[in-house]
Amino acid sequence: MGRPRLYVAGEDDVVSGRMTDIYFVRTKRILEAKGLRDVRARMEVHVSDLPRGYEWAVYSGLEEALKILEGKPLDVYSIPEGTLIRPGAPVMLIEAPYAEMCLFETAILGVLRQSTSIATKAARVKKLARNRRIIFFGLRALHPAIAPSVDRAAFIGGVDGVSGAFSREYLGVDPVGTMPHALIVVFGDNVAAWKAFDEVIEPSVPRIMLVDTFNDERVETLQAVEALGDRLYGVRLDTPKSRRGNMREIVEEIRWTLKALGYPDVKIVVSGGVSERSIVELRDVVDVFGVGTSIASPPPVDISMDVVEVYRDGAWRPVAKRGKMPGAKKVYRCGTLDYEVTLWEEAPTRCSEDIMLKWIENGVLTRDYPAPREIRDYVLSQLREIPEPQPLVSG
Ligand code: PCP
Repeated sequence: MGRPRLYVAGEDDVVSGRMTDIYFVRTKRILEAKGLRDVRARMEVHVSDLPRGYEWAVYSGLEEALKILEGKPLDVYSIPEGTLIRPGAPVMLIEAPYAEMCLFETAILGVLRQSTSIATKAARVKKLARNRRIIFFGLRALHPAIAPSVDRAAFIGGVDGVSGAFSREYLGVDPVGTMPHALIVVFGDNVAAWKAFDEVIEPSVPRIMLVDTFNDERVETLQAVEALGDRLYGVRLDTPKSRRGNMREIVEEIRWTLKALGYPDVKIVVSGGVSERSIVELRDVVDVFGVGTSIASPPPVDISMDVVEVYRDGAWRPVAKRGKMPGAKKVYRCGTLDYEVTLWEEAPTRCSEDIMLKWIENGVLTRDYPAPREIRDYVLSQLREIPEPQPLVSG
């Protein structure tokens, strides 16, 4: 009888090129067998398509891509992680003997596509929430092996907090979250569970009580106020779908009641199935949204990698498959989402800031990597300069 196993790759499996598609393994063998292992190529990575209803994406995943490429005989250029981009503009250029590089295409694209898709969705949600806070609760939607990467992408995209218990170690930020329904169900009494939380958990953690477990949200909110008094920071409504008549009216009733009782500053947190549309519907009455699946399983941003130049007979030759622009390119920025793309040696005519920066030279990192919080600040500074997206009908 077989034993259960975890289907996860280790870091060594990824950086050694083992986590690849078999056709790249065969390509490498063919190039080596035919004396072409040293043929150099320039490979461009660009956003090739956006999900319907999107007008931009947040480029993310560069740090992990650099980790995979570090130590290999290649040079890597990239625009900064967190840059808002539109389809077409190159985001990365890798110069390498193709036979050395091909095994890593699958992993690089996987990292960039997943991180960019999550960071982009997080940025949309953050922008739509205006000045309300977004907490990311989506780890339970994905494989735990990539939990730190997922929290990082959501954080970079702009969420205000993440729930991963490991986030201080990986992201340098403290995790956010108080209690699941299970704590209350195990106590068999919501007030007893809240009081136990208040006694056991350090005072620096805001007292946000879950108020939908056994009774009506308003009844439990009153109980929470009574049990914790001024220590009550907020109430969380994770009202089950089957009980949601009109969520906005439920929230308004709680808000009114808290004000009437003399607790106008108690925050209202809403979670469970929160989408772009529900954020727009509730953002003027809710203080904090807990968002999971909508960010963790977002519509995919399509990113591709293509050979755009090959070094042959002593010179770089522009060449690419049909539908792609041959030649290595630079990206110059004029402002948020305003770029000029030129051929590598061509002078820009409109924009002057060269953002196709060199990150790796012959396998060696050439600059320090920014912390997630710095990248997030960069994303937020760009989000301030663009209009709100139209909320998606679903998701
Ligand atoms: C919340 C809610 C969803 C989680 C967060 C993510 O969990 O019930 O399951 O929401 P989303 O993916 O729908 O956006 P809790 O209330 O903490 O979960 P539980 O009911 O397990 O206590």
